[in-house]
Amino acid sequence: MDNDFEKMAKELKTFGPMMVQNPYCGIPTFFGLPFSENCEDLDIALVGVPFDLGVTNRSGARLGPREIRNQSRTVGAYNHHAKMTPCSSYRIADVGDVSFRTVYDLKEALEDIREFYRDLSSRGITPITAGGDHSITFPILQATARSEKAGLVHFDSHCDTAPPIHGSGLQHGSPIRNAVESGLVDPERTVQVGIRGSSEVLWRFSYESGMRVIHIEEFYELGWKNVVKEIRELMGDSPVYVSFDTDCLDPAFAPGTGTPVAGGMSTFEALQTLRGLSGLNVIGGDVVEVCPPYDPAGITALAGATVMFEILCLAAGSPALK
Ligand SMILES: [Mn+2]
Repeated sequence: MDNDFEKMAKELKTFGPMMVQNPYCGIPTFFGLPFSENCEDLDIALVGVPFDLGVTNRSGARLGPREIRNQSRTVGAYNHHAKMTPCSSYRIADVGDVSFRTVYDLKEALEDIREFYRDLSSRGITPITAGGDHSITFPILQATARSEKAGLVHFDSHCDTAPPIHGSGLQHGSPIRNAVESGLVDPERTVQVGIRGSSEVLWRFSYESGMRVIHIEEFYELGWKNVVKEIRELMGDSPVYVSFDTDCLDPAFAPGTGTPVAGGMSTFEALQTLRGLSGLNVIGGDVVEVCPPYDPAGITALAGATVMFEILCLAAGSPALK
């Protein structure tokens, strides 16, 4: 390794040898960042939640965190758009995966997720997550939302505000409704972006509670710059959580997901929208629903890893950490 490069790398608050290894070498942590088992002295934790008991259609998102780790080795740690690296100012680590007492009981498993994030929250650590299906966002919010209700920037093709389906209100079609009904998220500071498809009848709650729903057609009519402007105005300086369901992307860009819906945005448009949120008071975020069995070329996991890195950069630029 070049001496200057090595010196520069060691001036970072977060540095590990794998960050300068070839991407196919070593243990695939998120972005090659150090692994930390005990979460000590961290500002930001990168967490895997290998779980998909909440799906209503194709399973396999439990394999998401591992493939996102694999693909993430060519993503980060420098953000060319923001001209920064989150490693310069903060201590960040891959803290591994949530472990489960059981993966055969949805309610109990979600409790395990909540407890894992409560531990992070009690230490003031900002969590950035790779899922897993979207049911995991509710227990993460239970642990992460503070005394003030969080705003929510929610990328998805579905609103995920359904009433209980097939006997469960905890499956991946309802986490946003659950978060609002539990008083964790302010529906009037919630923006749902990329919405489309045949399940509109299930999402009355979004409209009745006052969420801003931006269907994909309106996203294209407005353009991502205007969407960013509107999100920023709505979020203001208050806490914001970012939840990114990979199925907001068109299946051409993200075929490996549990409930794909044709006619979505491109990966670039999603990245530009995320980048536009820099400086918001981001308290955490997740990328969910990467489903490797339907992702033969790793396209979706690469998109997921890239989105996860952008959310990490949002957290690193957030006043929540200063
Ligand atoms: Mn979703």
